[in-house]
Amino acid sequence: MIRYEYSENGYQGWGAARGRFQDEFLVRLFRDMLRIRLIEEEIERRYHQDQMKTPIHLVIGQEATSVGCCAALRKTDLLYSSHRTHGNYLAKSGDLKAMLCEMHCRINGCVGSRGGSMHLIDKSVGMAGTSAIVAGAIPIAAGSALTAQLQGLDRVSVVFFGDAGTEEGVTSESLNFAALKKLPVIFFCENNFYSVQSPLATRQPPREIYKWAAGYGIASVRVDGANVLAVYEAVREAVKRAREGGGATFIEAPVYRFRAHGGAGDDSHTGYRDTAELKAWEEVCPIETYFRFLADAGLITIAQREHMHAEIMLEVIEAFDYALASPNPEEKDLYAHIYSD
Ligand SMILES: Cc1ncc(C[n+]2csc(CCOP(=O)(O)OP(=O)(O)O)c2C)c(N)n1
Repeated sequence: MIRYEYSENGYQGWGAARGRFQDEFLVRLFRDMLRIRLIEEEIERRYHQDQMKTPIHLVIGQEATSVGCCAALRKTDLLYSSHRTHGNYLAKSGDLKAMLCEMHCRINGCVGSRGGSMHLIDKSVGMAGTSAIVAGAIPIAAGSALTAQLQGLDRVSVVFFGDAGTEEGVTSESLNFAALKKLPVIFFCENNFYSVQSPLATRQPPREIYKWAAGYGIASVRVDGANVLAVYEAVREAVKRAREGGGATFIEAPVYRFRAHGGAGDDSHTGYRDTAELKAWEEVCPIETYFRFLADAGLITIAQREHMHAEIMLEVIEAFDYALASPNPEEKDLYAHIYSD
């Protein structure tokens, strides 16, 4: 059974968070995670209606990484992502309506109906680019950090990828280059232990990913990816390092996806992972454990949570209605954004 708990500042350590953070901030993190969960569940509920014209890779179970990370970033910092984009886009304040339009292949989608779920971009908030090619965004993020360095911009680049991303050659090249140039970049590895249905142990020798990354000569840490505050603090430190010229950081955050690699629903019954393993991780759901901490600390009540839930669902239903009422692309739109010399 794979489990990882961030012991120093784990769930037990949350009590101390009261003194370190403002109450509104602590509640905001909860709302942001709940909002992503509810949006994902609604996408999943409607997926088989076949109105969304896109593959999907849900982040249910992995909300704390996106929310904790983006809470430590400025709007002007750039975020890059992989095929599992929804949490990153929403946590970076990407526009929900434009996201759902994109997923319904409508012309007013965030990338004009060209990209679908795997290419959610909103440059107005620093959601800078994604790649469905495993590790494809990693060198792009390193390149954007080099730009910031050369142009003297006070800007940090962050790139999210999964554990399989560490197996691509370009990741090694990017870590090496980032170390050499002391680039203001954060490599954020969400280690959910599977690449589609292949467990980590069938793909990599026994090792700890963050220690492997440290071998490139950059700061490297592991944090509990189900603990939004641990993620926030790790990214805050990495951002500080990057802004002060201290160079790159690699963050490994063990997480678990509660759903199939792609599409709606869970696929554990196909036998590649143990349902008991899934259940063990569901027990440390990032949203429920955090809610218990907030409730015990007197920062939220069940009634307030229900109110928040209702408020978010109003927003979500309105955004779906908007997407479904939005225009489809037309034949003439095929020729937009095409360049030739
Ligand atoms: C270079 C490349 N190889 C294979 C694929 C097919 N593929 C798509 S997603 C995926 C699994 C990626 O796993 P990971 O990077 O750990 O992210 P996760 O899906 O677990 O979030 C694979 C192999 C691809 N898109 N690109």
